[in-house]
Formats: sequence, C-alpha cells, structure tokens
Amino acid sequence: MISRRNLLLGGAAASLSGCTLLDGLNSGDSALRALMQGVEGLTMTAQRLLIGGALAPEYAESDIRQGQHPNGSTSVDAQDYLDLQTHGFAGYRLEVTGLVERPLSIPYAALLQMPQRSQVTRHDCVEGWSCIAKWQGVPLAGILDLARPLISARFAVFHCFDVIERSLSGAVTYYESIDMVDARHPQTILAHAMNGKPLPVANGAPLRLRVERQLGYKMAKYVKRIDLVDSFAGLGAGRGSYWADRGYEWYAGI
Ligand SMILES: Nc1nc2c(c(=O)[nH]1)N[C@H]1C(S)=C(S)[C@@H](COP(=O)(O)O)O[C@H]1N2
Ligand SMILES: [Mo]
Repeated sequence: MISRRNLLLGGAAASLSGCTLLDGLNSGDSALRALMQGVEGLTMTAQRLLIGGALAPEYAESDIRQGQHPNGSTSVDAQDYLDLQTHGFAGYRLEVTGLVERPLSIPYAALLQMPQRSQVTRHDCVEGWSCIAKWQGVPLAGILDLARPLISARFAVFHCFDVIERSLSGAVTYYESIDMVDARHPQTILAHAMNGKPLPVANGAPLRLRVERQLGYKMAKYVKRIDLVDSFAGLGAGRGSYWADRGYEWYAGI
C-alpha cells in the first residue's frame, strides 16, 4: 500500500488544486505538516490517547479563499436521487436504521429545524490537497439521541446514493463508517449548507458527513441512510468503508 505521507505530501499534489497552496500544507515549515508526520505512524488507539476529545482546528471566515474543490463523485445518477434533486431535495428523508431503539426517517425540513452547528474547518484529501470551508448542519449526536442506539451499537455506517464503481458483480454505492466516539464528537455534523449556501450537488447535497479529525474520504457525501451496527460483516469486503476495502486506513486520523 502507498503510505499516506506520500499521498498527502507528494509532489503531484501541487498541480492538483489551488487549495493546496492556499493552506500551506506543502510548505516545508508548516507546523501542521510536522504534526501530521509525527502522528501518522501511530495507531488509532495511540492517537486517541494523545488527542482525546480534542477539537480539530477551526478557522475564521476570512480564511476561506475559494470554493470547496469537488472530488470523488460530483453528481449522482440514481433515479431516486434525481427525483429528489428535481424538487430541491424537499422530499428527502434521512433514514436511521439498525441497532437503535427508535428507527428514524427524518424529513429534510425537520433536519433544518434541529439544533445546528457551524464550523470553518480544513478538509484534507488523501490525494494531497486541502480546502478551508464553512460547514453548517446537524450534530450527529443529536440524531443519535433521538434514535437511541442500543449498547451493542459500535459503528455508524453511512450508505450513500452515488454509484462509485460498476463491476461485473454489479453497482457499488459509496459507504463509510465511524465509531461511536467520532459519531458523538461535537464537530461531527451532517452538513446541509456550505459557505453560507445550501450544499451544492457537487459537494454531496442534500446531506454529507463532516468528521473533522479524519481525511476527506471519511466524509460521506449524498448520505441516504445511517445504519448502526456491531460489525462490518456483510458490508463490502468487511473493512467498513469503500476506500478501506481498497487498502486505505479505516481510521484516517490527521
Ligand atoms: N458519497 C461519496 N462521498 C465521498 C466521496 C465519494 O466519491 N462519494 N469522495 C470522498 C473524498 S475522497 C473526498 S476528498 C471528499 C470530497 O468532498 P468535496 O467534493 O466536498 O470536496 O468526499 C468524500 N466523500
Ligand atoms: Mo479524498
């Protein structure tokens, strides 16, 4: 497997996007870079001991210099999604299923009425670019409080609308997961707005995950359903994430 450092800090990064230059990730004296190089070799457990419930850095709105660079899927061709998109996602419902006392189906309008949080944070993609953007949405903790996960629930799995791969065995839709520590972290939100406007389709409308202490691929876009589970058996190749099933880290801490 290619190491994350090479992917994150490789020379190819410079040509990818102005966002990289914007945030100085590649400059030799970046304190952030030093920190990332310091912690990347540690296991998830060691990172947890070091950073505990620490918050990811937040920025000022004046640090936002350009739009969020769309990456991965930037549109969805599933018919159920296209029908929702035609009507401005008014008919969208977030499904919450699995190991919960109360399965939920939350209408889009109700999500907008729930307690909100907004945060200006930096998104780091494993491919080597970063962008600062303002994200507004519903803390996942608030949704979990409504659904009441059972003690046995260990992970929140995000099932998405977009087909990320078509193979002989069929279409694969994007999936990601986080554990209950990250699910209840105060900066873990389901964002419906970005930089003060409704979330664009290219960035995951109507709802996308922000899990600010991890890399970009953890931040599932086009979220259709959140499933609370106690294992990843039966999901993809069993590692809990489309990209983890293809060799990347499941815990993509930065
Ligand atoms: N559903 C879905 N979520 C996804 C992806 C994707 O292809 N499909 N790509 C991931 C990757 S690799 C990154 S860097 C971010 C990109 O988010 P952005 O388009 O808002 O920059 O979304 C992540 N979430
Ligand atoms: Mo990414």
